[in-house]
Amino acid sequence: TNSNSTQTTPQNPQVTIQGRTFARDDFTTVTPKIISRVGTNLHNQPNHPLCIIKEKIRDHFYRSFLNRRGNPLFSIYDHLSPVVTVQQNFDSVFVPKDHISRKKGDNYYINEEFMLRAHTSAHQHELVNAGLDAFLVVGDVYRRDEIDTSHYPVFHQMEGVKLFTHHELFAKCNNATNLSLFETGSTARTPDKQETHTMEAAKLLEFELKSIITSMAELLFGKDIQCRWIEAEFPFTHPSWELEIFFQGEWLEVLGCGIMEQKLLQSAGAGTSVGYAFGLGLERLAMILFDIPDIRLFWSTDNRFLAQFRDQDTNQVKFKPFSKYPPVIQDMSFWCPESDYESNDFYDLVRNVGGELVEQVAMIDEFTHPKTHRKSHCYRITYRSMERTLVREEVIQIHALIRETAERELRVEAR
Ligand code: FA5
Ligand code: MG
Repeated sequence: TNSNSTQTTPQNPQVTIQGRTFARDDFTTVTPKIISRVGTNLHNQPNHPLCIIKEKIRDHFYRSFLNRRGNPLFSIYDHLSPVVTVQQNFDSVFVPKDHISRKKGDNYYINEEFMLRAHTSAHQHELVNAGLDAFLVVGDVYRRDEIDTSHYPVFHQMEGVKLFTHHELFAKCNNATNLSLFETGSTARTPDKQETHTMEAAKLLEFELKSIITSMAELLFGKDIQCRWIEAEFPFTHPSWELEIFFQGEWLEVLGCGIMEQKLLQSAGAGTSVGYAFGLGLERLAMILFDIPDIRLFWSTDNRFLAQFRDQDTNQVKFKPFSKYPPVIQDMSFWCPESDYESNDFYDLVRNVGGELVEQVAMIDEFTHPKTHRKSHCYRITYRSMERTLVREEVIQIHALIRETAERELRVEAR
């Protein structure tokens, strides 16, 4: 099954994604394996758990915001291509040029100009600019990230944006004419609000945002769910928060959100409104809802997985694990090359060669040789199949193939 997955070395000066051809350059980090996921659109496959959770959340927003004729205010965009410009993904949401999130090691760049989106926030600016004031965007997003049961290089996000005019935000206040969205002079930015916003606008937006998110969590998981808000930072919102939910003994981060930066709305032609935005991880929410223990299962084509979600009352479905096969654990140590090495390069390679058999990669040791100053890394790789018991010899072969490929492609030196 891994016969064509070791081709991480560029052989072709061009990259083709969904019929579009791009010139490779120094930025290119997409791999054939990652490109093969583009267009799968798990979130649009009926009865897939990601599609089920998308529809539940969408319906919550449809029902919660109706216009005077009783029609939903929100519209949903779940077919936007994940191929975006670097400008859309970063510049349009004010990610500074030197921000760590732009690192080659963290993203799937197609070339200097294009990339696979790293978040659905890449579409905020264009949709606000198109005149929308209440929308959801659902799609696959791509990140070179760590490997464990809740992180996967391709996952799905839902973005939500809601704008308010003065009239809309203060509709429920009886002294609305004494309230304003904007300060007349510019005040200082504080932890509570942006410089141009009034305190009443900022606090009311925060209340609206947290209310709709909390009601969503209660709808999905019931009133007894344990949630907490953590202060966060994003370049495109202030103030910002993350929501965590208690799941399997740990706090799991499920979404980021905040009050939209006013300069974003201004640059997109909506400067007279204010708004909030959020971006949630669909896998994380589906894992909680259906008790799915490992994020790799979303890509399973095994009928024992998919059939569980078919034609059922989804309020009843709890995933019945069809396997908890034993893991096989193997360590790998090597000297890193002098330059141009990042752990994410290795994680990517492990996924390419080891495929879905890799459950987790953890760096367990790192040291610098006192004389030669060379750096050594040691990684512990947990292999486990969702579908069968792995044979030790099989794992040893894959492990050796990972080592050989890393020596060849990353110029590491096995110890
Ligand atoms: C963002 O991506 C922001 N764009 C969210 C946002 C939108 C903030 C709008 C403010 C306004 P973050 O990197 O934290 O933030 O990712 C958001 C969510 O995606 C996380 O909370 C998590 O649920 C999910 N997520 C992140 N990385 C992974 C991964 N590797 N695998 C699965 N889910 C992930
Ligand atoms: Mg986060």
